[in-house]
Amino acid sequence: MNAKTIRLTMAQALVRYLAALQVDTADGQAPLFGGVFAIFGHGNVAGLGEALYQHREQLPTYRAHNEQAMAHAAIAYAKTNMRRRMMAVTSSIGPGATNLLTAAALAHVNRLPVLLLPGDIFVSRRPDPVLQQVENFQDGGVSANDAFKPLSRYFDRICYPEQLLTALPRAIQVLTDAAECGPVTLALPQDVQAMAYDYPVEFFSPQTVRFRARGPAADELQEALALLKNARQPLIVAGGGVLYGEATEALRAFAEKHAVPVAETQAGKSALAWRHPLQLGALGVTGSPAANALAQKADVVIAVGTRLQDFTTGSHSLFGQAKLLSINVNAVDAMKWQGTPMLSDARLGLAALSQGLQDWRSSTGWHALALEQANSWRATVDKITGQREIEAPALPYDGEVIGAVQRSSIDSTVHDIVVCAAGTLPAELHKLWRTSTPGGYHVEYGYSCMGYEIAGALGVKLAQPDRDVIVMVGDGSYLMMNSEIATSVMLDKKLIIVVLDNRGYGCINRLQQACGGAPFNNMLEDCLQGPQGAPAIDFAAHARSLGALAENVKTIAQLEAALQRARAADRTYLVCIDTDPARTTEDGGCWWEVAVPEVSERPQVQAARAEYEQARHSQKV
Ligand SMILES: Cc1ncc(C[n+]2csc(CCOP(=O)(O)OP(=O)(O)O)c2C)c(N)n1
Ligand SMILES: [Mg+2]
Repeated sequence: MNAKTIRLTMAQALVRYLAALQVDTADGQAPLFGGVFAIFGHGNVAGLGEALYQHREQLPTYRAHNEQAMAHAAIAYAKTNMRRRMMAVTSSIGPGATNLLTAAALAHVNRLPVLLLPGDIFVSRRPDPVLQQVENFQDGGVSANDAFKPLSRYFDRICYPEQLLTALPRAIQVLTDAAECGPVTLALPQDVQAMAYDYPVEFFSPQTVRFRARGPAADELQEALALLKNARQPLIVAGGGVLYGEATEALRAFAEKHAVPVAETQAGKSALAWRHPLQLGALGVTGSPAANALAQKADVVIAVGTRLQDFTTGSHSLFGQAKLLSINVNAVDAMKWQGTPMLSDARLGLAALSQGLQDWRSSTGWHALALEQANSWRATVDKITGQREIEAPALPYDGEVIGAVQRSSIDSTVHDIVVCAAGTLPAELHKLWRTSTPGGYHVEYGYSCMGYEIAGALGVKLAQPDRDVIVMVGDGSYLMMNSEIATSVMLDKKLIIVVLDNRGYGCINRLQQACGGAPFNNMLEDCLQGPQGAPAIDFAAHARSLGALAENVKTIAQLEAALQRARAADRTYLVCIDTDPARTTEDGGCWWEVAVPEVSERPQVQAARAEYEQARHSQKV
C-alpha cells in the first residue's frame, strides 16, 4: 500500500526529475537536458544551487555572464538539436529573472523549448519586502516573474513542494510537443525551494520522453489533394517545421517526384541542399529573385511548417493570386490567411500527400521555369560571393565577406554552421549562404534579437562540438552582447566570430532613409557626440581581453588569410573587417510594410508616404 517515498527539498526533487529524463537519439540514449545554465544569487543559490551541485555529474551546470545570454545559448542548443534535446536556465530573483524575459519572448516567437527557472520571492511573505522585490501595490501575490506569463507557453509558480508532481510532467509535455513547444517558466519561491517533502520514489525513475508525430486527418488530406490535383504551378514554402519535423528527406522526395520547386523561409533554410535543381533559395523580403518570381506566379503555395511572418509573405503582397495549402502541426498557423489547413506533422503530411497524388506533377513549363530560375540564381550567387578585388577606398560589403567565409573551408556547406540574428547580415545570409546540411544555417529571425549571435553560437557549439560554428555579426549587435566570448574560452567551445564593422546600425539607417528620414541616430557619425567624438572601437583588442585570439583586417584577401588562422586555432577566434554600410545585394527582395508618417514637413517623407500608400494596394487582406 505504502508507496516508497524519499524526502527531498523541492529543488532537489526538481533537479532529480530533470536528470532522469532520457531521449532516444541516432547515437543511442541521451539525457533530454544537456545541462543547466545558472547565475546564482539570492533566490536560487541556497536551494537550487545545492541541488544542482548534488547532481552535477548527470546534469552539468554551466556558468555564463548574463542571464539573457545564457537563455539564448540554451535556446540555440535546442534549435540545433531540432527541439529533441534542451537545456534549463536558472536565475536569482528580480533582475536576474527579468533579464530572462527577452529570451523567453525569443523562444516563444521561434517555437523553441527552454525551461526557465527564475527564483521567486518568499511564499510566506515573512521577510517582505526582500532585496530586489518589486512590491506590487495592487496584488499581494504578484512578483516580477508574473511578467513571464505572456511570454511562456506554460507558466507555473511552485508554491508547495508537492505541486511538482503535476507541474513537471506538464512542463515536459509542453517542451516536447511539436505544436505547443516554447518556453516554460517555473517560478521557484526561495522558501519553497528549501522545503522538504516525501516524494514517491517512482516519480524519479528514468523515463524516455517520446516525440509524437501525427499525420493528417482523412478529410483534410482529401481537401488538400483536391486542391493540389488542380494545380499546375505549385510552390513549396519550407519553414522551420520541415527541419524540426525531420522532414527534409520527405521534402526532397516530394519535390522531385511531383516537380515542385522549393523556396525557404529564414527558419526553414537548409531544408533542401543549396545545389538541388529545384532549390529556388530564400523567399520574401530577404528572398532570391527566383523564389519571389515564382511566388508571384504560383497557383498553389504549399506552406510547410511556417508561421508565415511578414518577411516571408512580403507583408501579404507576395503570393499574388495563389491559393494557400498550410501543412502545420499548430492549428493557429494552419488557419492563417484563409488557407486550406492540413493539420499534420511535416514528414507524415508530405508523405501522405505524395501517396495520394500518385503521378501528378506540375506543368512542364512551370518545372522548366523553376529549373531555369534556380540555375540562374546560383550563377548570380557565384558572382556576388566570388568578388575578391575591391579597389580602395571602397570597402567590401557583407556579400563579399560571406564569400570569403565560405571559401575559407574545404567544404563550408557541409561542415559549417553559421549563426546570426539581426542587422544587414540576415538578409545577406538568407540570400547568399550555401549549405547542404539541415541545420547548417542558424539565423534567429523570428525575434531578430541583437545580442543573440555570440551567446546563441555557444549553445550551437555545445550541441555540435565537431562542427565549425561561425558567428557573423555586425558591430552594433556585437557591442550589445559579447560577454559569452569569455564563456566559450572557459568551456573550450571554440567559435569563429566575424565582425562586420560599418560603424553603426547600417540596416536601420538605410530603412530610415527609405522612409524619407534624415540620417539620424543610427550611424555613430549621425549621433550626438561630445568633443572626443565616437571612439574607434578595436574589436580585436576587445575580444582578446575576453580570452579569445583576434585580429583586425582591411581587405578580403587579408580576411581569407585570417580565417585560415581562425580555422586552425585552438580557441575562439575573432576577425573584424571594415565594411560598407550603404551596399547590399540588390537582387531579389520584395516589399515590406513599414508605416511611413502621413504628414511631415520633409518632402522625402511625403514621397515615401505616397509610395507606401501605392504599395499597400498589392497587399491581400
Ligand atoms: C535587441 C534589439 N534592439 C534593437 C533592434 C533593432 N535593430 C535591428 S538591426 C539593428 C542594427 C544592427 O546593427 P549592426 O549589428 O551593426 O548591423 P548592421 O545593420 O550595421 O549591419 C537594430 C538597432 C533589434 N533587432 N534587437
Ligand atoms: Mg553595423
